[in-house]
Amino acid sequence: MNKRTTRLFRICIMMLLLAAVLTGCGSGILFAPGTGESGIGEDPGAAEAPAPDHHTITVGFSQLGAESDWRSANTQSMLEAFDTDGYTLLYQNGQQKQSNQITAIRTFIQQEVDYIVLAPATETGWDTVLEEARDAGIPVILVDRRVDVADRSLYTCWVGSDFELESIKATAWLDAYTAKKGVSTDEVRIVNIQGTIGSTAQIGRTRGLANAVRANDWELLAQMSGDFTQTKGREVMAAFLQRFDDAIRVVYCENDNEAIGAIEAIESAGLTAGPDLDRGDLLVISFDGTSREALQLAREGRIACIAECNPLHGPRVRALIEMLERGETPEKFNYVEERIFSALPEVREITVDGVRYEVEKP
Ligand code: GYE
Repeated sequence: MNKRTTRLFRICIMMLLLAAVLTGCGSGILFAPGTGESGIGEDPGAAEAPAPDHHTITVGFSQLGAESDWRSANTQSMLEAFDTDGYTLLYQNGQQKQSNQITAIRTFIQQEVDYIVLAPATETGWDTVLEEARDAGIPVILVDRRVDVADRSLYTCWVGSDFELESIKATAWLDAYTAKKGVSTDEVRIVNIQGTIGSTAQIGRTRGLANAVRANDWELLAQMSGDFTQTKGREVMAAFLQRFDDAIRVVYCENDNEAIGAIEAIESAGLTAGPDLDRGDLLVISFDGTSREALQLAREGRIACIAECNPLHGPRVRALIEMLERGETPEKFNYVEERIFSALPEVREITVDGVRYEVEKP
């Protein structure tokens, strides 16, 4: 290249760069589809609000983290539901920390979003920031877990699962299964790998188990949190196996990722996760039914039973916002219907509070 062409080339590059800056390329990325992530603290500009547009509803979504397959499916469902004309979604991943979620909500308030959607990590500690949202006139919709606030008018409505009902179904299945197999109640010795302590899903699933243990005279050997992750599920199960040697019969995991981890620990200790209690198998029970791996384990009987927890809340949240936009008042608490899965032929249905649930093939 001679000097003149080099100079022309440089001018062209500069003009292209200028055009990119003027058209806003590189700024205003609201979320990165495919990665599903926009970590707080990683890219402060990542959730910049676009210029206000009367036809666009801006929704700030504070997701609690990315701890499980359920959570990834839930995030994806939200991103897809709002990836449409008329909406702008500002997504923030709280990385499992309530303080990050509080910061995200404050940022959304500054950005004057139209709605805040909050998937809270744990139940307590939300009063102040939700008062700030109310003072700013921004409706808050809760998704998945709940908040425990003195004044329920601090949020408009909630959509999610009945976690205790999920647990009542799973333990009803266990009761029916052990009865069919002729396992006496005092042999039903359970360890409980809990979810994130203080989250609605953990509270409901732990409570349901505690009630069933009492009602059926089962034995609860120990409880410890696996934080809804595979890694911690494996660690907690390895510790339980060391502590209780061969006393454990049932492993009640509060989500599928913990169950996958627990099975890894069981199998690397030379034991088997499976349905034959009389042959020394450990019966694994779990929740979600979202991950392919967990459903495959359930097909093989290595997870004996999964109480479904449905993560596809995006369209539901959008429908709630549409109701509010039309000036209607949605129900305060919106529950999702859920199923129960097991590949084992012994129990084909259970009945809870007069409602019959078919036990479906995973
Ligand atoms: O079961 C678990 C996730 O709150 C329902 O959180 C949710 C739970 C879900 O990490 O996998």
